[in-house]
Amino acid sequence: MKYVEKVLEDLKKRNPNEPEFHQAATEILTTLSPIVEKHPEYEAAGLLERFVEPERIIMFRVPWVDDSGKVNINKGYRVQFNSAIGPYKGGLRFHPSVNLSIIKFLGLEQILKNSLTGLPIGGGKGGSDFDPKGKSDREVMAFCQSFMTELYRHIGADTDVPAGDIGVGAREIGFLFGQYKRICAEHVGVLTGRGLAYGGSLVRKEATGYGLVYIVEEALKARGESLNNKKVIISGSGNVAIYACEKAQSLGAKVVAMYDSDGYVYDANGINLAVIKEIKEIRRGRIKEYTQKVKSAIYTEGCKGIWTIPCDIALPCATQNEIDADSASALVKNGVKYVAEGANMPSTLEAIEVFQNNKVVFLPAKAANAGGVATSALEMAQSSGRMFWSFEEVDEKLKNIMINIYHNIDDAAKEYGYEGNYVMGANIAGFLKVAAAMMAHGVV
Ligand code: NDP
Ligand code: 2IT
Repeated sequence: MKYVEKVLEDLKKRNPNEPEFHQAATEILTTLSPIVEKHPEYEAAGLLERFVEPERIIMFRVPWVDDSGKVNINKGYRVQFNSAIGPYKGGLRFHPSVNLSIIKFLGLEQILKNSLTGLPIGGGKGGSDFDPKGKSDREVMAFCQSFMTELYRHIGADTDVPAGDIGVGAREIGFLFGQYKRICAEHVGVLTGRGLAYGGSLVRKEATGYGLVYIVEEALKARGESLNNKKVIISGSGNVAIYACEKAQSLGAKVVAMYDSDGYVYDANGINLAVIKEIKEIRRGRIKEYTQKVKSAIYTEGCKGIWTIPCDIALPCATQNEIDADSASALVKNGVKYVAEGANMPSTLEAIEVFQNNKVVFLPAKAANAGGVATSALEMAQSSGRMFWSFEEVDEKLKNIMINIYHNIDDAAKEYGYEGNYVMGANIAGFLKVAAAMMAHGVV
């Protein structure tokens, strides 16, 4: 049996009941054959076995008291996956679906994503099955303080630097940071996505969505096209979706649909983003309220139908496995030309196959949504240098990082004989740097 197959089979046996982790590992390992064939020393050093095993997993109890006085218990996680090229770096997700399998898939992806940014950051991820939706600010604060009361001992500005993900935005980062500072008595860059008043970076809020559109723009440019007048569908209506929409619109694209976990809105005239921001960022409301403000828009209950709307470009920006083979086929049938993943692993393995078989330009998450974590690394640099860069400076750096990622994955795909296959390109380019660092460190 081939080395990569052996490692994958072993991983499934040793980590049963972790379907999302198996899926991410399958996507990555099956593309690494050309590299391990070229480097037999990797097998001798047990490199892949070490790569897929987290350096450390921390799981803890998070007790907190709700507004009715009831004691609630949630599960807390931090997976410190790989620190070969820098301190562990990656977001925290608060969502009722969170479990170890999901945090491990996100952590594994994060290692290669962070490598692709070209910046010195290792891979980690964490979170909780806590659901911030419908909770009061005081309840969210109580939860965040309890979560940090355990997490603080495992993280640090040069050790492990968490940030946001689903359900963790500016409010949660503020509460988490406040508790860290109180316990440790240090004001350092231990979290990114901080508010501008206490050490955050300009553009971090916009970075994932903007970065996603910058890489799409570069892919279009390489084919003699632009975003102007392109019809775009964006799933989700959270942080990534909103700023992907903002940048796409500013470059002349027409975004016609967005969703939340209840259903989607279709607006043939183009989404009015100010209305979405007011509902989602200010009131934490539901997307169906959009039709109260924009009478011509249509709301449909359920998410899946969004992928049946004809478009040139699809930007899934909500959650894992939101596009299955059926949805991918519907997109292809309706003429989609580009799919770029703002969310992590939004396309199933079967959906990716549909896109690739139909010559859709498919930009996988670890390349396409790397702008968020890259700007987090820029926030870390500003924190440790006690500097503050302007919006234009950070935006320019972000744009260059995304352009570089596009060309690195394009070159890697070509070099290994898989031109246009950006899943191969991203995994290979991301892995090579991590592998070089791990080999240099010996068996650790
Ligand atoms: P938010 O919490 O701000 O928004 C998440 C959005 O996705 C909401 O509209 C939410 O709807 C929807 N959503 C979440 N879960 C589901 C579900 N199970 N089914 C349908 N819709 C769902 O998160 P972000 O925008 O920060 O994150 C979105 C995606 O982008 C995630 O996959 C995340 O891992 C990824 N990502 C985020 C980065 C960042 O910087 N924030 C960086 C790189 C990737 P509802 O409100 O109804 O729950
Ligand atoms: O998936 C991701 O890259 C993030 N949620 C952002 C991580 C970060 O550390 O900024």
